[in-house]
Amino acid sequence: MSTTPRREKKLLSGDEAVARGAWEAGLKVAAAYPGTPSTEILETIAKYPDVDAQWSVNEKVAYEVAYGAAIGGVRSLTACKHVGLNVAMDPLMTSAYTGINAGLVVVVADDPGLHSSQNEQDTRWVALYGKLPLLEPADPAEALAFTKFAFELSEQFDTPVLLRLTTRVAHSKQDVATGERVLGPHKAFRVDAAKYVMVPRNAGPRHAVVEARLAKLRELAEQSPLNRVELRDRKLGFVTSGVSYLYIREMFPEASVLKLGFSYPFCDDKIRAFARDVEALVVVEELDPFVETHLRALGLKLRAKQPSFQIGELRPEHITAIVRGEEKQAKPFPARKPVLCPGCSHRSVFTVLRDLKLAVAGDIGCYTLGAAPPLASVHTCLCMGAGVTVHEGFRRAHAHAGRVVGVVGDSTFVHSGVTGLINAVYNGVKGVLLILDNGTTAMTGAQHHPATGKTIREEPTTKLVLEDLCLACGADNVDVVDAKDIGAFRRTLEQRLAEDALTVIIARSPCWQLVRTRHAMPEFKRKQCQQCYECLEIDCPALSKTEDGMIQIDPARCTGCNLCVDRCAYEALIPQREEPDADGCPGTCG
Ligand SMILES: Cc1ncc(C[n+]2csc(CCOP(=O)(O)OP(=O)(O)O)c2C)c(N)n1
Repeated sequence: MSTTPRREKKLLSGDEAVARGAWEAGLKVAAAYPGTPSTEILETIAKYPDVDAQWSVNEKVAYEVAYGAAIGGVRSLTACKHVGLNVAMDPLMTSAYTGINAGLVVVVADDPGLHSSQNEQDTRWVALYGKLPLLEPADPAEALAFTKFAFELSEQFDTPVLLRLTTRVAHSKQDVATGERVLGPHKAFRVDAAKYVMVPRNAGPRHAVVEARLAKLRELAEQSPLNRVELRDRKLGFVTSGVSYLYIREMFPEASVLKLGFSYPFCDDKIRAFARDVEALVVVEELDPFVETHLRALGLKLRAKQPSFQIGELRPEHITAIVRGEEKQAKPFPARKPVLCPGCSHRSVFTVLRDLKLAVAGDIGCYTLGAAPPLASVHTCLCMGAGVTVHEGFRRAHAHAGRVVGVVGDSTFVHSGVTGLINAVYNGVKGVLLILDNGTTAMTGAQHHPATGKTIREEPTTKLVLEDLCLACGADNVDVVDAKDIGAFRRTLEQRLAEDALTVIIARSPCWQLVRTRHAMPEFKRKQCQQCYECLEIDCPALSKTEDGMIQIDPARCTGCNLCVDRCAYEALIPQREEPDADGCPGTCG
């Protein structure tokens, strides 16, 4: 059911263009777990009522749901950030063997420059490793077109297709010509154990299918207009893909270019012919030497970037340096310290953990910001779910004499923390795990998850009760405390740390960005202030030191949480009574 007029131009980000392209291609089922910079793909797809869209609990689950829908007969999509694909690697690798029936597109968004990620991996290697076709759009218009083509390719070759974005492609916007939705037939699931049941006896022959398919895909890549030769001045010929192509066009408009859009398997003949046509061959690619390694294996003489360019994002000005064979000149941006929001409920928890001098196995979420000084109370951050399991490792190493806790967010606990808790119970671990339950997936822009009780479309659904889940996993105790009640939290934590038991403390308080509750700002009494600066130790962006060493509270930022009041031993910060308005309403409910 289309509500969109034909060929209308829309200003779309790369993520939105993928969503639109998938919808136009007749997408029926989409599943994902949020992750910057891919989150907006599912958020946009969820706006199309004729697509069955979901936030899944993690990327592996999302992949398998989309895969099941594809082999069940409808076009399906899953999207994730690069590290999310690591979580889905198990089903991804074997789904290359089984094939997919109806089209399955796997969108993966890499994050060169680590805008919001824990590593800078280059997912193009997954195509090589998994023997899967890889498409790389350079801008939103291509993101839409390539997504549609990805579904065709997927069905033609009976394979999942990887569509790789990077942050610049995912988040930049462009006027994109949109089309209409075209629905294909439902491709009924045919029972075929030799194809879909991957036991050794069946998987061996399917591996042969994968290799044969790859050879055919290679032939197609040679012909594909997505691998485009633009012959201009022959002195310099660039081989490139993704957003780097746009930078080359901007910096070297006269140069010849082989733009790889169907990036894997490689179009060797086209590459060799291009190399013959130009005097100097230069490979420009972001992150790893993926194309470069292959071209060297082909025996081509080429100029490539210095290894220093493998780290961080490639910017237009870097292209000139690469052509000249120069090293990267580090040009650091002025540092802006990431900090928890004023009013954030994680702040009080980390203040206590710091005060108690605990070693903290941390995890990924807004709460990772607790690692920054002066809170400095997140001491590890590896991957999602690891707060629970690294805590177990610490315990086993008797590190920090047992003065250690594991910290995980609510969304992360459901994603991959719960298996660690089951492991801890099963293997007799004692200690304290903290679930910082702010009722959302805050880090990626407040998405729902099973414990919020709402779906991607804000519809009510069965709510996962975290305390029941933890008890069912076998934790000895589960305490629920108000994360902002610093005294109660501290008492509970100290008591549980002293016990020989496995306790989960759920520190619960909604994300301030969701409730936006403001209370009266505390008053600062200059005369009382002893300049101990204890109040600054909570790292609240609303508090700062003035030139004369006093404290200043920014009224635009202060939420009136009074955590600073709690820190002041000299009554220099005084909580204010809420003034009811004319209707008697204190005006505190955001
Ligand atoms: C495998 C993987 N998937 C997704 C992400 C992106 N991501 C980082 S933390 C996070 C969840 C944060 O939610 P929560 O644990 O509830 O903590 P909050 O940010 O709300 O404090 C997500 C989706 C990631 N880093 N790794």
